[in-house]
Amino acid sequence: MGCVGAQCRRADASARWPPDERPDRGRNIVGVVTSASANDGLGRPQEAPRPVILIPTYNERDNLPLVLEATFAATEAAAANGGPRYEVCIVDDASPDGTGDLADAAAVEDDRVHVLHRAGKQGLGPAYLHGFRWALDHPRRFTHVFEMDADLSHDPKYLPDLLAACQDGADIALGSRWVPGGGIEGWSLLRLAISRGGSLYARTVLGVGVSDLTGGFKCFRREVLEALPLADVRTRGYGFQIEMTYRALAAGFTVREIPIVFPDRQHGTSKMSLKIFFEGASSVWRLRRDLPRD
Ligand SMILES: Nc1nc2c(ncn2[C@@H]2O[C@H](COP(=O)(O)OP(=O)(O)OP(=O)(O)O)[C@@H](O)[C@H]2O)c(=O)[nH]1
Ligand SMILES: [Mg+2]
Repeated sequence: MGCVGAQCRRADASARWPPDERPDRGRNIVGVVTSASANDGLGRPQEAPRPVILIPTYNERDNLPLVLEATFAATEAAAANGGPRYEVCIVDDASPDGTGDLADAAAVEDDRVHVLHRAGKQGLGPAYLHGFRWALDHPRRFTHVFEMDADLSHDPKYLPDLLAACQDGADIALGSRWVPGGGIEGWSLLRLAISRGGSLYARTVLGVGVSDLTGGFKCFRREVLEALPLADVRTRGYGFQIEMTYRALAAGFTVREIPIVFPDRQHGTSKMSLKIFFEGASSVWRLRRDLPRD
């Protein structure tokens, strides 16, 4: 576990919020949690958590029921120990295999499940950006927004650990394969080399201390998403994960890595492509040029 980001200096989120982007967002609406039940160890008042988990899907028909079941099993177990009520939002890009219909059926059955339908496959990044805007606009005023893959490579059992890190002073908690206690299962040596090499490359070019920059199992404090210029985020594939983490670090937010074990998917196929690979590789140079850090 490590703390990264300008020696954990805090960004002034409200000062960064552009005036035309609804600084009153969330006030005077049903469901706002106003009581400061605790503080987060840094003296900041802490709201009772209301997390939402964004799950982007493209052709994940066989995985979706499993990931929903595992998610609610994990979060119900946490709730039994005083944990919060998690909600889920599936962001589907008109999956030809009918994943969107399955998601709709799950939402009818369970009011913790929400679905966003998009017109066609546009990549992971745009799907998450859509989900972020939805989460920030939602009247429940979610305190934390998670990113989680649908293919069970991100085991929902880690959700409470990621939330706990954000309640304990981190602005972003990142499920990490490359810190002690983390790892992968069922990967070829080639895939391991590409993934580790990619993280090392991005980390070196950008000059940051995060071990798993390409990881996509994350918990953001809402204030981070409110402060970042989401409209400027351009990457579509896994480079999106590098871009979000780097932008947060450049804005002075803190990232803590939580070890996770990442098994290969059992069902469905990867959406990784050479195009996504090269987009990720080139995006780090653009980020370094556009957002130099001191
Ligand atoms: N909505 C949406 N979801 C996507 C898109 N591309 C990928 N996803 C989802 O994003 C998550 C990660 O995609 P994966 O194909 O597992 O990619 P990956 O995890 O980087 O690669 P693997 O480890 O090889 O599986 C999965 O839940 C996908 O269904 C897309 O264009 N739109
Ligand atoms: Mg995957």
